[in-house]
Amino acid sequence: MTNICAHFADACAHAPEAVFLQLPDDGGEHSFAVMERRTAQLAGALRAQGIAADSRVMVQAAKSPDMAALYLAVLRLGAIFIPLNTAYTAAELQYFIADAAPHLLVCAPAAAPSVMALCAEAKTGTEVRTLGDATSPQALERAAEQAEPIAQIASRSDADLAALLYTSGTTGRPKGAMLSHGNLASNAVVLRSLWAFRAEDVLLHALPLFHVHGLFVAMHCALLAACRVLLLPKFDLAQIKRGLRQASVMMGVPTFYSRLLADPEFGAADCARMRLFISGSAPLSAPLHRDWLARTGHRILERYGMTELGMVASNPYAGERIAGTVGYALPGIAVRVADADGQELPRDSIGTLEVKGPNVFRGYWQRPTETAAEFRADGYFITGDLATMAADGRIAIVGRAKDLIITGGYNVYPKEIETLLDAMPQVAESAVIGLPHPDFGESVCAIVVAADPALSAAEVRRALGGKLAKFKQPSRVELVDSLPRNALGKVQKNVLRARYG
Ligand code: MLC
Ligand code: AMP
Repeated sequence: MTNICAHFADACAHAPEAVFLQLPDDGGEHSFAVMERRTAQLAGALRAQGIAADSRVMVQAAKSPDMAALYLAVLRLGAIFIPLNTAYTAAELQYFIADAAPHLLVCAPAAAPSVMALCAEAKTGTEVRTLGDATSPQALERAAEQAEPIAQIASRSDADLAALLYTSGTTGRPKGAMLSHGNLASNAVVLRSLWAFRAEDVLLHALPLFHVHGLFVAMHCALLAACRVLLLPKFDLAQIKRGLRQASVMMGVPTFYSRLLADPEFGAADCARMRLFISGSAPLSAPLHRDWLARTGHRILERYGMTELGMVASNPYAGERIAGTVGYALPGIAVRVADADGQELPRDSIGTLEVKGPNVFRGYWQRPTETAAEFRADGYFITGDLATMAADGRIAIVGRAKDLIITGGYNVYPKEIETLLDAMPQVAESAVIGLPHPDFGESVCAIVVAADPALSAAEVRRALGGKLAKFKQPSRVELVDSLPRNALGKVQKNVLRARYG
């Protein structure tokens, strides 16, 4: 079965009355049968909007059972799901609309007027509907009540596109990673089995539904296993602690784990029913891994992935989970640690991690040149992550060759911010770096050389204000006379990191 929606229908057929989504604090439960019906209704509403196989549906909406159902409804029709971070500003959204030219954009009701104006301006023919309030004039919910439910699930091949996920890059412009049904299904089947998901599990889900981690890794494991998902709107310490008492598995970014440990009352008693804690999207420090073990008695299972690849490597479920490593390549996925020419290096050497397999994306939307630049001639994708591989194949991520900051599991590409800073007339040049941060792992710091001596840090912040999502905005701005450069004239970010870290 290639279409994830068919896996979902399968789970529904086996256990229609079982709870699929449970909302926190007695907020209600949705059985598999209810979710299946909702998915069919939303698919009907989408079809009434002209959505068919290969149509692109962009979604920037709050996390909810309907948002999960909308994802499955898009797949049901064989259309392409394009989720966006809810933190993106109108300026960022404008770029995504122009780049993806979606047939339909589903947004929060409050955003509808400005989103409709953006779509009209973009002249992409994008229709706008809302999700989150059935009384909104453009409510998709109302259309779902009126439309004929779609029972059929579109048959898709491995190569057909299921989703476009935007990921920024070293070029500074976000690119849509084209993920196929084969990419999603192959990864889901492997992970469900590797992490031993079963119907009795209860997955604590506090991640956003617009990234690989929360949307694919977490939701797919649950829907393939037909288990219950405790769907929290976001990470909230008190809600997480209550949720942990009912759950058996949690997936999170390292910030989840450090925030829980920062609560002195949190401990083993809170995790009595848990069988598995999984971490990914950013490096989990060895001390955090050890402190978690000491406090809870659980060894966090760290895994490694990327938007373009889904999951690539995982510590074993049954075997040894070693802090500071991401375990072994997943079954069916080939990895190598290579030099700058793509030649595999001897074991234990540091090189770039390269990946090949059914999980590897189909390229960047309408960017063949940028796609080609990230692949070797023999089909391996160049991750830009620095890694070592031990004699037994165990992988450790030891750094990044790409210029990337990961803050609380969100990626920030310095180039995107530097481009905006350098466009300011009062700025001569800039360098954006990541500095260690106790909560987010890394935080964004902008080092700016002013062209106008009157420029202040506050003015720099103001200039970025409406243009960038909050998580990308520098929490620290330093004004300096010049940037350190090497003999080739390249800015030495390592010198800056050492100076300001
Ligand atoms: C929120 N803020 C952040 C931030 N998240 N700033 C930097 N980095 C972040 N990640 C801002 C808010 O806008 C707010 O600004 C202030 O920080 C405090 O917010 P908060 O309430 O403390 O944040 P919270 O909502 O609790 O969010 C923190 C978080 C969240 C870590 C729980 O960011 C999160 O869920 N991250 C997960 C991201 C994720 O899913 N990544 C997976 C990518 S897929 P102000 O000024 O308004 O107060 C991938 C592949 C793979 O990487 O391998 O998985
Ligand atoms: P994204 O583009 O948001 O999918 O982020 C992918 C990047 O997150 C990878 O290229 C890595 O740099 C990083 N990443 C994901 N998981 C881990 C991990 N377990 N350890 C270190 N880095 C990770």
